[in-house]
Amino acid sequence: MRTIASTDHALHFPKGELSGGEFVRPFECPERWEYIVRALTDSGFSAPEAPAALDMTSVAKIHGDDYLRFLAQAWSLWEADGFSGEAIPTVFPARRMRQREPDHIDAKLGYFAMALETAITPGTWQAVQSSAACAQTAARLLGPSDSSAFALCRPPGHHAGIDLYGGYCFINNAALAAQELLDAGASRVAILDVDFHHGNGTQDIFYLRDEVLFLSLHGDPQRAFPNFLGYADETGHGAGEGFNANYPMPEGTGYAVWADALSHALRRITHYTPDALIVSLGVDTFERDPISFFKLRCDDFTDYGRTIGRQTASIPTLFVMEGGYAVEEIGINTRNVLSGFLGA
Ligand code: SP5
Ligand code: ZN
Repeated sequence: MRTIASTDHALHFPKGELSGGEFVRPFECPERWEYIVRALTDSGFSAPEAPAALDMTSVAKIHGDDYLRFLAQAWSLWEADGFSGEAIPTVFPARRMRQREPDHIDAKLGYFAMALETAITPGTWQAVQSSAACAQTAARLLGPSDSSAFALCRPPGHHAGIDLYGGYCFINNAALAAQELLDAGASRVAILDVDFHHGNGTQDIFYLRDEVLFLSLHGDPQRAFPNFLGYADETGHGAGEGFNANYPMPEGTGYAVWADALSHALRRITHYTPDALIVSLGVDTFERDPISFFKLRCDDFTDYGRTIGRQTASIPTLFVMEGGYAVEEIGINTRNVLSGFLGA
């Protein structure tokens, strides 16, 4: 299995994240990438390869033009206004207010944000484009010679909606990979999101479409981020009705319950007979993750990687990195999923 990764990830390293009323060092940090690369190379995976330059055509099919323009300009507008800190919104278009993009950058941030733990810095846009390029290049690898691939994306992507950033995400890397595969001739793509958090952005992007089946296993939104999407009654709309499946689970969920949800999701996937599968791979389901509440152990990651490999044996599969904040174990847990999958 080839890994596509970009050293440009290191250009995005915000100093602060608002958490529990304090500014803390962001949980989503550059060391995450380093630990994953080390664990993979130590276990005999091939060295990560750099992506090709990002082709914006498929990006423009999943995100709004206004949103992409905002992301490209956000830092320079913020800097031009003379702010000294990192770009973080303070005002939002809440209920009954106008949903209209304002001129001022302070307000643009709130217009496009779905959460404010995610700061924008001078290197953010470059890192975001290179992260998306990893997903795009890896999606283009899938074919006769590569039945699977790993896009080591950082920053992650699954919280990024059509025109929303937040939850550490800006461009939705997994959705981009799905769009690439559709553009290359696939007629059905399944996205299985195993990150601890609901993949609200991916759901948003494909909610009205039947050529992408989206399934997400995650912490109950009553208690877990992103809190405002991810309930089981969200099943898709219009042509997309029946092509969205959410599996919210309570605090303390361990592997037995989680694995039952996975089996159910995998049965839905095989019934759909997709031309390709994308796994939004977050390892924040780990028992010692600092911001999450599931209880998976290191060996459980190997086991579910194997389960995915067995159930989807003939389907080309792309893993796209999402979350995971127990930095010391993020490499091992990620490696375990991939080696379980390959050994299936
Ligand atoms: C890609 C991804 O995993 N994004 C997650 C973003 C979560 N951001 C806010 C989480 C708030 C969690 N609050 C719990 C704090 C416990 N100390
Ligand atoms: Zn997550």
